Amino acid sequence: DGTELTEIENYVKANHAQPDPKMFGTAKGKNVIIVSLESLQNFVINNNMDGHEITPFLNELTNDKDTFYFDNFYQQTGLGKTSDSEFIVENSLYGRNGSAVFFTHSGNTYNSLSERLGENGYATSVMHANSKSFWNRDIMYKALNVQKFYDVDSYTIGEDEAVNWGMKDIPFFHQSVDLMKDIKQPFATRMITLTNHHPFDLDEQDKLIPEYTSNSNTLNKYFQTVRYMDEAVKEFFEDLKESGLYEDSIIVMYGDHYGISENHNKAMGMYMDKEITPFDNAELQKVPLFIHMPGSGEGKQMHELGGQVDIRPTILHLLGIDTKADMQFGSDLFSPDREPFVIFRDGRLVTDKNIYAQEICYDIETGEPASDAAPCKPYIERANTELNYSDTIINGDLLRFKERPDGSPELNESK
Ligand code: GP9
Ligand code: MN
Repeated sequence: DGTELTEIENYVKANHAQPDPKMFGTAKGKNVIIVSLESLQNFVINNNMDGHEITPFLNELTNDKDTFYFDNFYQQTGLGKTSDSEFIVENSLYGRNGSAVFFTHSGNTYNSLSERLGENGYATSVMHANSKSFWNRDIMYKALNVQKFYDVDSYTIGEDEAVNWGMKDIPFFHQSVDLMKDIKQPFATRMITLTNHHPFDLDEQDKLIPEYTSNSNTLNKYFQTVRYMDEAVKEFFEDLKESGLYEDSIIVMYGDHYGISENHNKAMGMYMDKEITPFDNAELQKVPLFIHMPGSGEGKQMHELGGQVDIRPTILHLLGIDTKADMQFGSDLFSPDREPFVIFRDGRLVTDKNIYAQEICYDIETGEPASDAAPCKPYIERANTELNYSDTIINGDLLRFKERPDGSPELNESK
């Protein structure tokens, strides 16, 4: 039955943050383009590698009058990597511990972002030039009510247009804009890039900066593939402008998860010129979030603490779609009354005062273990509660008991 749902609903309602009336609906009716930037961590933004700018285009966006750049924003994925980030963005729920929810719970009922946008007249899709069954996407997208999946079969991969895991980002973006031109507006599409993926291989002609020099081949090549992805995003913006779609769209871009794991701490420490502690490892889970709104003029750097669960409510509120009745653990990043609190899937957490990692309560200002660990305690409990609630929803397929805002039962096209 749905009794557990009531308890969780009460928790979610109590944590709902009202949208900022100045931001609510400012993107109403616009197309929504969400770009998952493969393995992009925030440490490369506005940074150099041996004197070379790593992300010149994204750096420009951090100072752009139409862009909100969030520099205190964390990835929250687990073993499901890209697919977990998709799950979190779509549902504002957490993935599962130790397995990929895209594989384990693709038959569930969800109140996804795509579903909500579909109900509001949007044509919804995902664009990703990989085979459709990777991460069980073809099945899961039905449960998420994604109307159309432009997988590898929607793309033509010419000579020299594939590297590493598949189609290169530059031709991918280019052909994706052509596909968009044929979609009925308003549309919402999620694009997933691929080139900046481990093992970070590139063709010679795509290497725009040299490799780094350290004991980690992975980190050494990472800077080059990030640089290539930055170039691809720049060309994507140019294509959007040429296509005429740009003015009628908002573009939301985020890093899906880390690219450099803790196995490369020694090399990272060399690059950052310090010894990497569990505190630093947690901070390295920051990924950039850009919300680009052509014509806004209000853009700025946002230091609001947030995570990937916050993307769904933030986007819906910008479009003027209310989320009060939705079962979501995130909150609108523009809301003045939201709580600064981020939970990692493995139980680590960040507040505005502390980071809790490896069972140590760190002071966020100094990066040293806090003299008083008490402030972490209530948050550790809250993190457990919230992760358990999310698991309970997923394991019990509880959203099938939830009514939609108009009182009708939930939809699930896969059933
Ligand atoms: C595969 C791509 C990469 O289609 O999304 O997945 P990842 O290995 O990063 O989870
Ligand atoms: Mn990924």
